[in-house]
Amino acid sequence: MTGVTPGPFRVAYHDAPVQTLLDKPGALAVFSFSPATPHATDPRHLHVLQTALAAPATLECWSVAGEVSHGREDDLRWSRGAGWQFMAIEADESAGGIEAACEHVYDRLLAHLDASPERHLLRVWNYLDTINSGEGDAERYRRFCSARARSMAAHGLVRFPAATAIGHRGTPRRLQVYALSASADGHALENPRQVSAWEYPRQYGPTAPSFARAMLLPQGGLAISGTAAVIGHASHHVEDVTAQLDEAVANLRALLERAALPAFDTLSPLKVYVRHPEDAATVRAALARHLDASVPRILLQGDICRTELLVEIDGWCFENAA
Ligand code: 3EB
Repeated sequence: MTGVTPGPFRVAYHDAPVQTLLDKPGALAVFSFSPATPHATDPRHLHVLQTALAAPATLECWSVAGEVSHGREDDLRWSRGAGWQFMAIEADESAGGIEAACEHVYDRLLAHLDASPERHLLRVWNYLDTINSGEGDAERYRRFCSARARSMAAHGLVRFPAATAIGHRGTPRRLQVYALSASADGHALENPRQVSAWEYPRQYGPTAPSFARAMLLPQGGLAISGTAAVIGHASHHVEDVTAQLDEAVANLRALLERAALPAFDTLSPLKVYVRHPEDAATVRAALARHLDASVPRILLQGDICRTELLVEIDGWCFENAA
């Protein structure tokens, strides 16, 4: 299937009721990061399994320039408009464990994509609980990586999307995956300071993680994967959250340079995952040293996929319309 050429796509944070944001023209998806947010029945509203570290409960909004339609197919929900598609799916692990849940979720997602006009997978978020439980290769994140790679290989997906994989402390044994796709392909970017994740050496697990460091979107803009204090393939600044934050920002800047984007600004919403809630003030202060006050940011409690990592950042960088 072919679709319309993607038009403009934007991501922004808003403080407004969910329904108000869903009612805006071109609203593709609305994300809340607070269990207290009232549930909407609209499939475009997703309760992300991550909790914001501060009030107010800001919402993330994806918007496109055009009509949006939406629906549900069993456990998968989608919305599409103007060449873009949002998809979300959750699975309970109690039946077959993390690997079966992960393969189910990815099989559903990739099968849906194959049948969609917006068939190019650009960006994926993966949230699983107790991500660091299990010793060595039995660690849940490592098993997740193996299952994700099996499903992608089975579907012939060889060019990886940008991604985030973070632990949540919400509903136990619930795996949540949501994604962005488009009717035209993006352009994956790697970070010159980092080994590509899919080339990580054996010490990090039997299956290297399947993601690109960033994705240049069709029609412009950069979707940035979860970025931490990893240089080469090694974690740096163990037990020093400020130094890790500084290093993560240096990695982000290297990606921006690769993408020929000038700097983060009002059109660059970032999500900052902090392992220990008591580090939030330290992280906020460090961010203030690096980023203009106008750069939108949300701090979330999140467990990073290597136990020694304390902070990770993902986000977007859109250029001002000339
Ligand atoms: C890293 O650089 C940190 O498995 O999808 C970042 C982004 C990380 C995505 C994933 C993992 C993933 O390796 C971890």
